[in-house]
Amino acid sequence: MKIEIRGVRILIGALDQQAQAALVEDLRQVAAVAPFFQPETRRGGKLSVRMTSAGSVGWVSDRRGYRYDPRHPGGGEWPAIPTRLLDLWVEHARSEVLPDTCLVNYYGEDARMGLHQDRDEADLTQPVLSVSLGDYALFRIGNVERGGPTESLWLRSGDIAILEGPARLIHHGIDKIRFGSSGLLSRGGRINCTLRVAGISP
Ligand code: MD3
Ligand code: FE
Repeated sequence: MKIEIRGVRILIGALDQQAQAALVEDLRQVAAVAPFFQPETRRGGKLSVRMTSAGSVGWVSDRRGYRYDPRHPGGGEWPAIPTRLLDLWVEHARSEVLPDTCLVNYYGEDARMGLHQDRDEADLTQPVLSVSLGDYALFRIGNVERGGPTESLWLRSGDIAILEGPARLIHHGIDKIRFGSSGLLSRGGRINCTLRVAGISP
């Protein structure tokens, strides 16, 4: 089923159990090369979400600020974006180019992500494609401008969201997950991966 909220296209139940399990295995292999880390903020705090990336660049945050970087904080290059994810981009994102980065977020029991915009990419007319795996997450969608009313919906395992057009610059966040609501990840929690065109040369 397809719904649209404030220009965000959400394909509910786009991936069956088998497709979800295959992606989890792909992302396990990504994390074996580029382990999840808990990004630090410029102010010295830590995000509650653990992150890693695949692609020619990956998103990192430390005391120097946040940016797309050709290297994992541990010093190595990022692994390639799994083919199965690129296939989803070709199928659902209305773009002529392929993504050059895939940000993988892991939400444990108490992780959340405050309202923010994604604007570190060079070309903000390129879409972002998000895949949700594991526990349910309460997703909040706001406005392009700061403030104003927001709408919330639960994203479930196998849902795909496409952020495109004017919706690409909408404020959004994850208020909470319902820990243990899905059996997909053996240790519980939620993985979200977002395919993006960072457009930043490594
Ligand atoms: C709406 N991740 O990594 S994905 C992020 O579930 C991020 O982990 C959330 O926000 C997560 O930056 C939400 C859905 C998403 C991603 C990018 C967007 C929604 C978006 C960009 C613009 C508008
Ligand atoms: Fe975001």
